[in-house]
Amino acid sequence: MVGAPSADPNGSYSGSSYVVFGGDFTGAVTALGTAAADKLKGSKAVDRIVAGDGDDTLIGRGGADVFHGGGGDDVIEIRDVDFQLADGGAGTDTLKLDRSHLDLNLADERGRISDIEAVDMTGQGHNTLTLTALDVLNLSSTSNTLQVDGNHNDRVVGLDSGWSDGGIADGYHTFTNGEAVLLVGVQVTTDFA
Ligand SMILES: [Ca+2]
Ligand SMILES: [Ca+2]
Repeated sequence: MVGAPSADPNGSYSGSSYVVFGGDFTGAVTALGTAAADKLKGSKAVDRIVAGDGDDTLIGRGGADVFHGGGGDDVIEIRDVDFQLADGGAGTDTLKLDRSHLDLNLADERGRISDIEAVDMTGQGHNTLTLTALDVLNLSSTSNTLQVDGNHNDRVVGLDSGWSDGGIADGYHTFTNGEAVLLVGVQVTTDFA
């Protein structure tokens, strides 16, 4: 009997797959907003929410949801990190963690978040945002600054080195790394290398 201890191809879980969601989303929309401000709620199933213009609130309620905020300053609320796409569109858009003990690792979400300018992880406590400077730069096509709101149980973990502390002003602690700028609410714990 010949042993091949490294031949097991199933060493890592491979059950995850994601539908790549292109521009032609109209056929699959589960909640469609108007040009005004809308509050659009999803279900625990897969929701595809297209909010249109206006300052909209998109509430996913968990699952492999797809969010298109469109124009206006939108808030996209997630209960887990299983969403397929959170696209804020134009405006200053916020991704809101509406739960506790969520770990939103932007390095794991690459390609699934676009045009988000703020993360509100206040939720119900103990949420974590993990990122690199590259993730901050890529999160929005119009801004290199990410605003992070939260309370004292929440924390930001920087995976890369080189962050410099710009001090506190107007309730936010500024950290910069090259062109990337983080504005972190003063109650949020930070852990930069
Ligand atoms: Ca709308
Ligand atoms: Ca928007």
